[in-house]
Amino acid sequence: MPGDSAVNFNLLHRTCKLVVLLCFLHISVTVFFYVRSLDLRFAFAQNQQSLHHNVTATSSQLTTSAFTSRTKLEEEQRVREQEQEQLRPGEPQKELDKCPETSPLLVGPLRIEFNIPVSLQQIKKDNPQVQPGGRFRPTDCKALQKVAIIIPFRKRDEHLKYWLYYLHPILQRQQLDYGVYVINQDGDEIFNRAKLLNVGYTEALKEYDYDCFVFSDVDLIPMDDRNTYRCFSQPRHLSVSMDKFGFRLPYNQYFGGVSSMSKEQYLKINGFPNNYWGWGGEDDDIYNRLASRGMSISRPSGEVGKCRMIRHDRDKQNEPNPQRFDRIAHTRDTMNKDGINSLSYTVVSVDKLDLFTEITVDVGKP
Ligand code: UDH
Ligand code: NGS
Repeated sequence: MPGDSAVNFNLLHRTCKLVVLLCFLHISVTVFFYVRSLDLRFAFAQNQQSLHHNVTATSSQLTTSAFTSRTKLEEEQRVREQEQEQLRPGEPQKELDKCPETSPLLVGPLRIEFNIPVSLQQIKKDNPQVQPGGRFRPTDCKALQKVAIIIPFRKRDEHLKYWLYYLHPILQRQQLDYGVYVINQDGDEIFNRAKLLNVGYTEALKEYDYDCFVFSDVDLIPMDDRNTYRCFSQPRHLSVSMDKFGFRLPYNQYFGGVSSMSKEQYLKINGFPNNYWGWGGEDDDIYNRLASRGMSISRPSGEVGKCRMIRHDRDKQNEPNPQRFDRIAHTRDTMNKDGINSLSYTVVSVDKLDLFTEITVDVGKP
């Protein structure tokens, strides 16, 4: 019937329109979500970049001004190179955080004895981080001071072995940027401790920009690693409670054994006297110099400042100096002409050995 076919056509027409509408809706929704997913992917990619940038900055502890995309291998190579650079003493150190005032590596009281066998090979093996010439600096923080350790020396090889055996681990735990200089008096003339110390100061500075100097006898070993071998606002006396003096000072002005001075403090007193030949008095002269320039002596406590001396006989050519009392009575008059400003010597050899730098010098004779 004609009326029925018109109704059927109408129904078909409406159904088709609905299908087309649904298709359009479906396509619109698909396009909407597709475009949104593109946005998200872009944002994700950006986040990944800034995250990578942060990781780079933290792991190397460097501040990078702009992010440059690197492959993982390039990044690893860069970190490796940086670590190697940190280990090279004498070269500028990359930006690191400062080491703390008190090293967290310290252990306190130490057992010190001199009846155990020690060899240079074993000491070297035990201290793999010590570089040729006896140089070390921490790799994970920037040391607070650059310390040259100066040892006056002649024919005390057995004592030096013990010194290196005990001191290298201690100095590393103290997180110091340090170098060990053994100043060996050439020949068999009368010994001159203070002049050798002046030579050590001068020669160490030729090698590195040290700001602190520790002057140590070869036979003195600290019994506590909290006795830090560094400089303080006043000149420091470190060997304050020696076993041979019953763990106390022999007298209040005693400044012998181990002491430290900043470059500034040392220069203020024109360094040390050059004319104390033989044993005794040069440490008292140094004390007089410091006092005359208005400085006082800083010291660790008796407990922290405990140290042991390796027992020995008097050395040949280091007899008590008969002129010492007269000289220390005139320090104020002589100190401006006799000191670092009048130092003269001849370097015989400089050897960068595994655990120390040995500088052999001709210091002349009285
Ligand atoms: N030193 C040497 N070789 C010498 C003389 C002195 O290396 O021939 C150095 C060494 O670093 C020594 C420092 O200079 O630690 C001071 O010298 P010293 O140890 O002779 O002085 P100290 O006051 O002893 O410690 C003095 C002699 C004590 C004799 C005791 C006898 N029982
Ligand atoms: C003093 C000496 C110092 C010496 C100190 C400790 O008498 O040089 O003894 O000596 N002063 C004079 O002689 C003027 S020690 O017991 O360590 O041999 O450092």
